[in-house]
Formats: sequence, C-alpha cells, structure tokens
Amino acid sequence: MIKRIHHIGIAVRNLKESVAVYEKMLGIKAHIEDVPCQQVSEAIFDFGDEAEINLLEPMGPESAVAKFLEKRGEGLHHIALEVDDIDAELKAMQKKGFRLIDEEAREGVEGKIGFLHPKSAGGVLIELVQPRQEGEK
Ligand code: CMX
Repeated sequence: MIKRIHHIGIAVRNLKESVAVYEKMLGIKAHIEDVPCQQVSEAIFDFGDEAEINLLEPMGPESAVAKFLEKRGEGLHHIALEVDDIDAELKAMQKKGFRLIDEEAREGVEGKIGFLHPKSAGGVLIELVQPRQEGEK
C-alpha cells in the first residue's frame, strides 16, 4: 500500500547555491549528507510528518543525476512514495506492468529503496521507500 509522498527529489548543479535559494524560500535549514551509494550529495528539507524536499547534486560524472542534468537540466528528478513492505510493493508494481529498475530493494539513506523506470510511469522516475524504523540498522 502507498502511504504518502515521502520526498520530492530535485536535481541541481550547485548544492550550496540551491540550498541558499530553498532555505530563503522555505524558511527552514537543510540537513546535508553525502550518499556515495547513489553518487549524490543531498540537502534534505524535513517538514516533520509532511513530505521532504531533497536537493541532489551529483558526486561525479557517472552519477545518474549527472546524466539527468546533462540531458534535461535542473528540475524535478523523482518522486518518492512511502510503502510499508517494499519487497511486496515492487512485486505488485511489476505485476501491474510497471518496469522495475530495481528487482530487489536496496539500502538507501532513510531505509530500503527501489525505483520504477520513468518510461513506464508517465515520464517521472518513481522511488519506493520503506523508511528505517527507530533502532533498526
Ligand atoms: N526522470 C524522468 N526521465 C528520466 C530520468 C528521470 N529522473 N532519468 C532519465 N530519464 C529519461 C531520459 O531522459 C531518457 O529519455 P529519452 O530516451 O526520451 O531521452 C531515458 O530516461 C533514459 O535515460 P538515460 O539518460 O539513457 O539514462 P539511463 O537509462 O542510463 O538511466 C535511469 C535512467 C532512470 C534508469 C537511471 O537514472 C536510474 O537508474 N535511476 C535510479 C537511481 C537514481 O536516480 N539515483 C539518484 C539519487 C536518488 C536518491 O538519492 O534519492
């Protein structure tokens, strides 16, 4: 079951500059984190129970976000939907005809994640995320 929008990912060329713009807009401070497994530096704007906004700057030319910026420029990169059982949800999405980028969930910053291909989702990259519970590694 899809529970809510967990975060919206926005690709940016310069994290420092974009963080300044978004901090001015949103009136809250970002938490900055490097995510080597996804080859991005992220600025996370956390609204508590509401969806986060995450700014993503590529860590190198091989990053998926670097390729995205080259092809499409800055802007909406993905929408992340929260689920409570990612393995079951990925299987269900595949059954419903969505093309999976990840057949199996992998570890992300905030829990287990898996992507659906934008070509099967109206041109938008969709991430499913099962957030880590408190105390869980
Ligand atoms: N949103 C919408 N369309 C996208 C896209 C995105 N984020 N990324 C790529 N595309 C489109 C491209 O524009 C291209 O379309 P055309 O064929 O019409 O030109 C098509 O998808 C193929 O793109 P590509 O540049 O050839 O790139 P790849 O196929 O090598 O990879 C994708 C595309 C989505 C499979 C890859 O980016 C991926 O695996 N993404 C998931 C992981 C990820 O994005 N991680 C980033 C950080 C996430 C996080 O930390 O939260």
